[in-house]
Amino acid sequence: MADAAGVAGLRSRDLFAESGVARYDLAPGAVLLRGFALEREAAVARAVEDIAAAAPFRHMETPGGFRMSVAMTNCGRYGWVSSASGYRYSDRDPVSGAPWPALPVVMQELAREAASAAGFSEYSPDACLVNRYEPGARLTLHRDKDERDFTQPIVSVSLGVPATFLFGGLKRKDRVSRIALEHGDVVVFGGPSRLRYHGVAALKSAQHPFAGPNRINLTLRRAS
Ligand code: MD6
Ligand code: FE
Repeated sequence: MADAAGVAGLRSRDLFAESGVARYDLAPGAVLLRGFALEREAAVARAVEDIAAAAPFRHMETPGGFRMSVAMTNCGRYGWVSSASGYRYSDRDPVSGAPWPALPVVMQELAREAASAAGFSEYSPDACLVNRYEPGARLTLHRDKDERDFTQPIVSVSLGVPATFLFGGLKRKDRVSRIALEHGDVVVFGGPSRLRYHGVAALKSAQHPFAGPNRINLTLRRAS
C-alpha cells in the first residue's frame, strides 16, 4: 500500500535515528509523527480503560440539538463539554458532578515528547478529550478555539481502527487534504496551524486489536 501520507503529497522530512519514527510536515506548525505512540500503547490502553471506568464515554449534544456520533469523555484538570447551551471547558464531569480523572503520567509524557519533537518546548497540557469512534462516526469540519492559550499546540493521538483526517485551512472554504491516521500516529497541531479547520471522515468498518471495531483519539490541550 502506498504510504498514506503520500495521499496528500507529503514527504517524510526526517527519520528519527533513535525511534525510527517518520516525521511529516503537514503545514507550518502541523506535524505528523508516524507510530510515535506505539512504544507506550499498553500503558495508554490501561489509562483509557481507567478513565472510561471513572468517566464513561457519552454522546454529547451539540448546541444545535444534534447527538454527536463520536462518544467522548475527558481527563485532566479541565474537560471539553458540549450541550444545548454551547461548548465549554468544565472542571467537573456534568454527568457525575465529580472532577475529571487525572491526566495520566503516560499521556503527559507522550504529549510532551511529541510536542518537543515537533518543535514546541515546555508543553503543559491541562485537558485531554478522549474520542471514541464507532463505525460510521465522524467529526465535521471545526476549529479548536475554546482554549484560552493558542500558543500551545494540540497533541492528537490516534489508536485502533485507522481513520481519514480532513485537514483544511484557516478558512472553512479552504481546500481540505485527506490524511490517513493509523494506530499509534501522533499529530501536533500548533503555531500558524493552531486554528486550522479539520475533521474526521466517517469511520469505516474494520477491526483492530487495540479497540475492536473502534477508533480512539486523544487530544491534549492547554485549556486555561
Ligand atoms: C480526531 N481530532 O482525530 C479528532 N483537533 O479524532 C481533532 O479534532 C483534532 O486531531 C485539534 C487538533 C488535532 C486534532
Ligand atoms: Fe479538533
